[in-house]
Amino acid sequence: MVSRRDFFRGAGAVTAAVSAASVSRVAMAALPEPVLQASPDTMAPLLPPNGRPYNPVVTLNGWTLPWRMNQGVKEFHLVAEPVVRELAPGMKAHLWGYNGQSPGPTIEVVEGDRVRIFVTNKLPEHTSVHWHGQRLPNGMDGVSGLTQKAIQPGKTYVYEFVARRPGTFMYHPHADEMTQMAMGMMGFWVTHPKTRHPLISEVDRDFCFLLNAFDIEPGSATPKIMTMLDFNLWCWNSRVFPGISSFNVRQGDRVRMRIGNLTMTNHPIHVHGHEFEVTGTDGGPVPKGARWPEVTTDVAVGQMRQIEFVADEPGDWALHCHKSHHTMNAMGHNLPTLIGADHSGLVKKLNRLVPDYMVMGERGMADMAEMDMPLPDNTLPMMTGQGPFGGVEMGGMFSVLKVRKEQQRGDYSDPGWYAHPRGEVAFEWTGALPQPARFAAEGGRSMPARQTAEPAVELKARKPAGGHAGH
Ligand SMILES: [Cu+2]
Repeated sequence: MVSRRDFFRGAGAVTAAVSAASVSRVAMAALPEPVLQASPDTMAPLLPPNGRPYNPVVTLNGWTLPWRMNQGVKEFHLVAEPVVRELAPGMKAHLWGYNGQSPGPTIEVVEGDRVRIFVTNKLPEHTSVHWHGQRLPNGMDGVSGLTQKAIQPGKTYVYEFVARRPGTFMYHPHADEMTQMAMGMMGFWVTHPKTRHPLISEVDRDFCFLLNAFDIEPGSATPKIMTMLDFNLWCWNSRVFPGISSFNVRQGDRVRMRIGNLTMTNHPIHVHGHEFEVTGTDGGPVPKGARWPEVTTDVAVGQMRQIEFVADEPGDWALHCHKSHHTMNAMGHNLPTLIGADHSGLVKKLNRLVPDYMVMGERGMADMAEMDMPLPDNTLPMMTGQGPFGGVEMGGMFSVLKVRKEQQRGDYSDPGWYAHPRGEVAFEWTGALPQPARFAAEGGRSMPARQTAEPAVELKARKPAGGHAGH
């Protein structure tokens, strides 16, 4: 084993020999060991073991990549590779990602840090990494063909720059992008401010996640990479409800959520029970005078939004994309609307030909959530999830913000379902119902009708004479 002293002596010697190189050859000679992660659970925040201190983020169903300090440089090692990701219990997808997961691990640094990232390509095709939103030398921007050669399979490239701007960023390939993003290659990046920042508040909980989407046919595991818009699995960090962790916070906490959109459509992200402000984007913090209260904010393609609020209302609050087809899992959706259609008699006829045939949708689609239909292997129900009061009938981009008085500072564990105070849950009315009263102006006109004394005329249809009047 090489001792720490030997390592530094050796490193010093080589550094002296190649000090003219812009990227230190020392680093290349001694790569940091790549750290892998297999679990899709939300990992505890990574408290910085060295370097400048900061309040770490929590990556939803993800983790933060450990680093090593090498002569004042923060060194990370990303490995681009095929991964198996559980989207929710019952379904695993064959994706591409980094260090065992899709999305890759979150990279957290401090403003002013010199950062060196080794990227090893274990994919069957070339790749590159673009550091979305960063101020950096042009040649470190990661656009294959334009600012660098693509990283061929089996090769390792080095990116090195100073994290100049504090804020919310992401990384993704800029090589065969449509394939590589459709396969799940992406990750989060947070640069913490080095001192108190007038526009970046200190928060008690700091969550981050990426919006991503896949098109995986029920019963299969590999995304269809040629899909441009019609994706069928709407994910937060490559997870769908009920596989997405809840956001567990203490009542009164100041909460920040950082959200980046790497899908091909916009997502209006909606929080129940609280108002928030957008305090920053991938372009930087929003000036205080330009913030306004919202309960939904749209995150467009390629955008990032930081929202902040004080979680002062206890309960289990839904938090979801407001596009209703994004809170569903995969299904065939070329179906006619059947609400109100009368199927009586039809099923009996069809059952003579197809014994298992069921009619769905004549009372709405909620029946689907209750039905124990046999699903193809490796497929999730379209609408699912059990809450304390029954089926939640959701999928996709849906989670729960759990605000609890008893939650301890720094405790991110799931507190279970909310215990509602007496009399604070919507309940069934069991008394008598009054007859509906017609609104006085119903059928009224804006212009006074001319009064006529004639009685209402009743029209009578008469059949043409000479027909076969059989009755
Ligand atoms: Cu959406």
